[in-house]
Amino acid sequence: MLFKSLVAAAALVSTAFAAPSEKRQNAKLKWFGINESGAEFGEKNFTGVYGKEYIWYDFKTIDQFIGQGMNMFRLNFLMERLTPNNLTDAFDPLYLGNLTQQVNYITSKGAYAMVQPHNYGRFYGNIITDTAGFKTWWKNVAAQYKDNELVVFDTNNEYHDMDQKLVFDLNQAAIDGVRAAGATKQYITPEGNSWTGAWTWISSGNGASLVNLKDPQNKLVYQMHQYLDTDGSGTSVNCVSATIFKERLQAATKWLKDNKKQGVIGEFAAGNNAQCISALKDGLSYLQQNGDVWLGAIWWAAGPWWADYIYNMEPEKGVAWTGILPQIKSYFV
Ligand SMILES: *[C@@H]1O[C@H](CO)[C@@H](O)[C@H](O)[C@H]1NC(C)=O
Ligand SMILES: *[C@@H]1O[C@H](CO)[C@@H](O)[C@H](O)[C@H]1NC(C)=O
Ligand SMILES: *[C@@H]1O[C@H](CO)[C@@H](O)[C@H](O)[C@H]1NC(C)=O
Ligand SMILES: CC(=O)N[C@H]1CO[C@H](CO)[C@@H](O)[C@@H]1O
Repeated sequence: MLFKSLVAAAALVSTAFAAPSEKRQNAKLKWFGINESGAEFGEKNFTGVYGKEYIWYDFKTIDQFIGQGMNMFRLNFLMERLTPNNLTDAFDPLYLGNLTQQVNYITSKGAYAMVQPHNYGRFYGNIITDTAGFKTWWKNVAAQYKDNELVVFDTNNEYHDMDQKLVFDLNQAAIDGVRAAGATKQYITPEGNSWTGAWTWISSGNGASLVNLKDPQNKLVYQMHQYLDTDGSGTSVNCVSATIFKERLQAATKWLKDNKKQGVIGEFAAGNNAQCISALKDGLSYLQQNGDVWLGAIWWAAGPWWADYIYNMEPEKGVAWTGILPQIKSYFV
C-alpha cells in the first residue's frame, strides 16, 4: 500500500518535471535478467562430471524467461572447468561446447548472454596474481564470441579480500584481453573488491580505484551486487526495511553520475514477503528514475538444481518465479 503511493507520487513528479534531456530517466530499464546458476556447482570439485557435480541450463526455461520479458542471462561457470590446469591452457572442448551452445541459444533469441566466470578472482582457490595469464585467458575466451554483439563479458564474479590494485589490474587485463581478441562491439562489465557490493562501492575503495579503468571502445558497465538483508550477504528472507534497496544504491548512483559511468546490478534478490517486495519495487523504481546511469538488474538466481532455495526463480515452482517475478517485471524493458 505504502509502496503503491510512492510509485504513484514518483510517476506524477516525473510527468510534471521531465525535461527532454532526461529522456532515458523513468524509461523501462534496458536489461532485465536472471543469473543462470548450476555450471559452477560443486566448486570444491574442480573437475566434476556434468549431471553429477554440475548442470547447464534448460533451454525451455530460457524461453519462459524471455516470455516474461527478460533479455539478459548471466551465465555462471567455472574457469577451472573451461581451462583445466592453467589459465593459458587449451579449452576443455565439451565444457566450452556447452557454454557456446548456451550463448548461441540465448543470443539467437535476441537476448544478451553474459559470460561470467564465477571465480571470485581465484583459480584453484588461489588469488590470481598472473595478470598476463588472465589477459591471455580473456583474449582466448573473447575470441570465441568476438562476432556476437549480444555477448557481454563479466571479468569475474565478486573479487574479495584482495589487494585493491590487483583488482584494478585484473579488470584492466581482462578489458585489454577482450579488445585484443578483436571483440570491439561488446559491453564489458568490471566487478569490484568486497563482493562488488553497491552499498560499499565508495567505502571499500572500489570507486576511487576502478574509476580509472580504460576501455578504448568506451563500453564499460560497472557491475555491482546488492542484497537487502542486514549484512547484505543474500542469505536471509528478511529485508532491513521497505526502502533499504534504494538506500543502498544512493552513493553508487552518485558516483556513476559524477564520473559519467554506467552500471548494472548484476545480482539482487530478496525474500518472498511483503516488506521485501516493497523494498524491491522501491529500489527498481529508483533504478528507473536513474536510468541515465543504470542499465538494469539481474535476479539471483535460477537453474535446475536450486529446489527450495529462498530466492529460486526457476520456472515453474521456484518461490521467486511464483511470488516475486509477477510483481517486479513491469519495471523492465
Ligand atoms: C568429484 O567428482 C567426481 C566425478 O563425479 C566424483 O567421482 C568424486 O567423488 C568427486 N569428489 C569429491 C571430493 O566430491
Ligand atoms: C601456468 O603455466 C605457467 C608456465 O608454465 C606458470 O608459470 C604458471 O604458474 C601456471 N599457472 C598456474 C595457475 O598453474
Ligand atoms: C556438454 O557436455 C557434455 C558432458 O561433457 C557432453 O557430453 C556434450 O557433448 C557437451 N555439449 C556440447 C554441445 O559440447
Ligand atoms: C547470494 C547467493 O546465493 N550466493 C551463492 C551464489 O552461488 C554460489 C555457488 O554458485 C554460492 O556459493 C553462493 O552462496
